[in-house]
Amino acid sequence: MLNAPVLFVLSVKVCSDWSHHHTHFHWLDVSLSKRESESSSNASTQVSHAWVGLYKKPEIGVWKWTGGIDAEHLSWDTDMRQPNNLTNENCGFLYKITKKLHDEKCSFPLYFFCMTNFTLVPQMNTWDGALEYCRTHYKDLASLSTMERMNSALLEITQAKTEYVWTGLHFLAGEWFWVNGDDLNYTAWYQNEQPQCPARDLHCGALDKQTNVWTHRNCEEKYSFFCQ
Ligand SMILES: *[C@@H]1O[C@H](CO)[C@@H](O)[C@H](O)[C@H]1NC(C)=O
Ligand SMILES: *[C@@H]1O[C@H](CO)[C@@H](O)[C@H](O)[C@H]1NC(C)=O
Ligand SMILES: *[C@@H]1O[C@H](CO)[C@@H](O)[C@H](O)[C@H]1NC(C)=O
Ligand SMILES: CC(=O)N[C@H]1CO[C@H](CO)[C@@H](O)[C@@H]1O
Repeated sequence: MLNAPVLFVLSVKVCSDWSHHHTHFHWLDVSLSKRESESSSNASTQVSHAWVGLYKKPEIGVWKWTGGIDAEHLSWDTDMRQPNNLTNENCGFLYKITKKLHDEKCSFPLYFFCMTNFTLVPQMNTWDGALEYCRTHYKDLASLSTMERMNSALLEITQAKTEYVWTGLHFLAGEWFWVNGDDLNYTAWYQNEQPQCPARDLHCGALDKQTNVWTHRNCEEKYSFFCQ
């Protein structure tokens, strides 16, 4: 679980409001971990400089990740004399060429990495196989149990190579539920209709890449999946 990639966020607000912004930025297919050693491992596709969720509280001069944890072992671009500590350069971005961090004014317009709480696992698996994989390597199959979590998944599904992506939604004993126990009071079924008596083989929930809504599929079909 410690190796699970953490995606950085510039601003949860901007990122969760992505539908209004997505035409203005490239979604960057990058997984970054907060550990320096891994911090640029998947930045190879980075197309431009991009904010990461790093900011400094000028009063105390400590760098933090959004969410509030202290940022340690940062990979600053020391060859380019970064951070240069100029006044008001209180945000950090990943410099495209060197893949190292620079400080900059937070108002500077840049692309950015968004945070997501899910990992899209590109390998294809049955629903059961996906569940087992997620429980082994992460915590669980993903629960898209709030609109924020759903939006987060929609950000990522654009990267999926399969038409559907498994989620932790399952039908058993007459009911749909999230395998991790989350409440099923937020739903995003096609036309808002929760399948009441799904056919025997359609007991597993997936996100449909085309329509961006939930759908129920045959559990034996093999798709990519979201772990959390
Ligand atoms: C900026 O501050 C950091 C931490 O105090 C320091 O390591 C770094 O050398 C400073 N950068 C410059 C260009 O002075
Ligand atoms: C991701 O998880 C964190 C911690 O559980 C939570 O505060 C945040 O709102 C979540 N973000 C999304 C987009 O679901
Ligand atoms: C869903 O249920 C949880 C826990 O019972 C509650 O905190 C949350 O406000 C509910 N959300 C909606 C959209 O009703
Ligand atoms: C940490 C992480 O997500 N690493 C991935 C980076 O990209 C390569 C190639 O796509 C994957 O194999 C790694 O798992």
